[in-house]
This record gives sequence, C-alpha cells and structure tokens, in this order.
Amino acid sequence: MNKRDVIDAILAGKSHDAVGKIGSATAPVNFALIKYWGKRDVVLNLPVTSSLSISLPQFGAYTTISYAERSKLVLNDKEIASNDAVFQRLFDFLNLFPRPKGTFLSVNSHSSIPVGAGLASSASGFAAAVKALDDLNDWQLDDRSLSILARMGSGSACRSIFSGFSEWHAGIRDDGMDSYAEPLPYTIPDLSIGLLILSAKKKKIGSTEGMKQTAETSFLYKSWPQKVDADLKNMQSALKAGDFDCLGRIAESNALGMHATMIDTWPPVIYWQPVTVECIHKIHEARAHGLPLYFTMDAGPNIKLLFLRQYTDEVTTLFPDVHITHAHE
Ligand code: 2P0
Repeated sequence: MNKRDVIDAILAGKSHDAVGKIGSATAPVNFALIKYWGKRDVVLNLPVTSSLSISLPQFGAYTTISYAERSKLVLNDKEIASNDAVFQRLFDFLNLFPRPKGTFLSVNSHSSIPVGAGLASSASGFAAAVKALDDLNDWQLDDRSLSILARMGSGSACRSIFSGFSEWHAGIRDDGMDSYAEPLPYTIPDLSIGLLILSAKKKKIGSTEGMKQTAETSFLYKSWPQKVDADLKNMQSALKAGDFDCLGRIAESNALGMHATMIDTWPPVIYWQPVTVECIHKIHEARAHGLPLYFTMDAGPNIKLLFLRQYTDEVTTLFPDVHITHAHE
C-alpha cells in the first residue's frame, strides 16, 4: 500500500476543481504524554504503539492553500526555496493529492510556535495543510479521514486535528485505515505546561531517523510496547479521575522510558544536554519538597513542565525563563 492509494480511497468521488478559491485552516501543536516512538510502516507512518497527547491551543499553524501556476511555500512571510528540505517534504506529500490539470499548490503558513521550543512544527503544519486542502475543495471530510491523511504527512500530525487530549490508535491494518487519532472526552481544568527552552543547538538526528535506529538496534525497545500499553491504560484512568499527580507520574515515566530506549540505541541517540539533566534534578528536588511538578521531553534537549495553575508562582521562581501555557483555554 502506498500513500496515493490511501488518498485515492479517501477522496473517491470528491472533486478538486476549486481554481480561484482559497482554503484556510488552523491546527494546534500537540505534545505526547504517552509517546510515539517507532514505526511498523515507514511509508504510511504507522506506529508500533498507540500514543496520547495534549494539544496546546495557543500555539499552532494557520495555513491558506490555493491552486496556482507554480508550487510556492511562504512560511511566516518568507518564501522558502524549492530545494529546501521543508519545501520538499511538504510538496512530496501535497503533490500526492489530485488537483486540476496544469495547476500547482501555493501554500502560505504562519506558525505561532516559539522558535527552538522543541514543539514539533511538522505536526501542526501537516494537520493545517490537510484541513486547508479540505476547505479549498469543500471535501467535508470527517475528522477520522483528516487524521489519517495528516498522519501520512507526519505521524504525530494525526493528533493535531484535535484540541484537548487525543489518542492515536496504532491500528493493525496494512493500509492504516484504523490508525488515526480521536479526541478524549476529559479535561484537567488547571493543567499548565511550562516550556523550558534549554538549548538552541540543532539536534544531530531527527525523529524519523532516530526512531528507525532505535527500533532496529535497541534491545530495550523490545519491551517498549508493553510499557506503552500499561502507561496508556493508567493514563486513561488518571484522566477519567482528573488525577493530575497520576498524569504527571505516568507522563514523566513514559518520557524517560522512551529516552532509555534511545540511549540503548547504537550508535546512541542522546538528546540530553548537561542543562537538561540539571533541570531534571531540580524538578525532582522540588518534588521531594512537596511541589507537584513533573515533566515530559521529546526528541530534543528541552523540557516541558507539567503542573497545576495554582503552583505558577513556585514554578516561575524555580525556572524564571519558563514559557507557561494552559492546556484548556
Ligand atoms: C511524539 N515524537 O509522540 C513523539 C515523541 C518525538 C518524540 O512524534 O517521522 O515528527 O513525521 O512520523 O511525528 C516526532 O515524530 O515523525 C514525534 P514522523 P514525527 O510526539
């Protein structure tokens, strides 16, 4: 199965003749509390495990798309060259969609993600692009179809179709039609997220390559699906019960478990910088003194703090440079 077959199946019977029109959409960034790390199909971005995330309403992408005389990408008011990796990745994907003969796609996107924050812009970028295409052509696809399409652009983008908590079901089918995200009907009203931007160094290895190497060489990775299963079940119970401490414990443990498999990879994939470890110890010390503060991390050196809004002053005193955002606003 390839991506074009999936796109054709989802768009069967839909037209694509919206020349002269403009489609627009927004999509939030999301970060995982239970991580996606490893693919069972690298072409369709089908994951080894399910994952669970929270979208951040304040950060994301606003994208407009129209049919044009040449392929064009403008990101935050700056035109991106056609030999740039970002351009190529986006158009390798968008050019799989049917379009009126002789036309190309012109994409204009604004991202409100703090630079270097370790919040993947590809997730909100691909989700917004798919939604904007849907709007342009008036396809009126349901969220499940949008999630499947976004996933083929970048795995975690399937979760950026939704606000709040969402779960990406790994699925078992070869065509990935059962691998999509769904919103979860829970809120933790005072859930706050603190972004600690710790290092501006460009990471040496991206997620796609990092997870490939981990899945291929890490012995510890063999136990990762079992850990995700247990963490997912416990996380769902925590969300249902509105139990923040449980959420924090599971999220932190899951992130550290993912990093353990990365470190166990050969050659080792170590995203941490000294300052990362320093912050982890600081969080643990604060917790030992009674502050309910937890963290999660992704494929980079930065830390995302998890805490409840009433502890904002304590967190800001500990980490004066933190960027705080709220999960449900
Ligand atoms: C996640 N990450 O669940 C995990 C945790 C990074 C660490 O999803 O190859 O950019 O496009 O499917 O989605 C980053 O991986 O990778 C990611 P592709 P993606 O958020």
